[in-house]
Amino acid sequence: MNLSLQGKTFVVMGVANKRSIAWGIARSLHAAGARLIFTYGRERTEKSVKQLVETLETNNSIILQCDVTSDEQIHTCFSKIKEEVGTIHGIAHCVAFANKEELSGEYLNVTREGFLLAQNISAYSLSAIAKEVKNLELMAEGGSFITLSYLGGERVMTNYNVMGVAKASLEASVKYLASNLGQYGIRVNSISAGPIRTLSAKGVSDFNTILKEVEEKSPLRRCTTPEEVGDTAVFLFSDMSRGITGENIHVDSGYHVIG
Ligand code: KAL
Repeated sequence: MNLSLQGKTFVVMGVANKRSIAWGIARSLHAAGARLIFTYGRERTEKSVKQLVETLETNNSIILQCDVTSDEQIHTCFSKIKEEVGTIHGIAHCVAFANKEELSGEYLNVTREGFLLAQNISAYSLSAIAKEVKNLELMAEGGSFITLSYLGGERVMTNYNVMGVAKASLEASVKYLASNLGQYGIRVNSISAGPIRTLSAKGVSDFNTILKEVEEKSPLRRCTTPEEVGDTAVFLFSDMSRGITGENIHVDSGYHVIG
């Protein structure tokens, strides 16, 4: 057993720019020798993903569109992956969205549409993808799913609001999917990352304060980096973690243990 992912293929969903946690995961996977497939949601992200992928040393990656709100796009995307590579060994699901208006102030600002949108993109999509992977028998050699969560799915964090409810749903989905897919040799886990300055965090007015609190109060007294999340992803994708499924690993400098 080792941490090399040589000869294995992984799908990384949700790279937006060089600060993306998904890009940190991609770089760690690439360093471990993995072959990568990237998916993006919105057309305007395609160019930035292409430019980033060109910076990788061995650049034989496939880039495909996959709007996770569409069953048809999920089917088309993963069918193409099946055609191109036949078998994959893991998927990093790094996709989330909620309306900006519902990510500050009172939780009661939530609307039915906004609630369902956040659930659709940020939580249901993992189950929709897992279903497609199973139907296409894409993880025929066994595999591993990873998704990204945040402490706001377990506790109330100021302004996280509708996204906190979506992450709670995502973390529960990880457990039910893990229970269902275990019999097929497929593991499902989440990484609860500490706050990182990504595109998702853009426009969060008090983000510096949030980072400062982690620096001051977390056991490791520093902020989380995309590289730390990426290296944990390599572990979760490798056979070294073969006994772990249905788990939520906090990669947050230990912040979650602080009361
Ligand atoms: C408590 C924290 C403060 C921030 C509050 C909410 C963050 C929610 C994350 C969510 C994914 C952000 C959005 O959906 C933003 C969206 O409304 C506007 N942005 C976009 O459309 C951009 C262009 C695209 C690329 O973004 C997406 N998502 O598609 C949480 C902080 C401390 C930690 C964070 C940022 C957690 C997290 O879940 O990302």
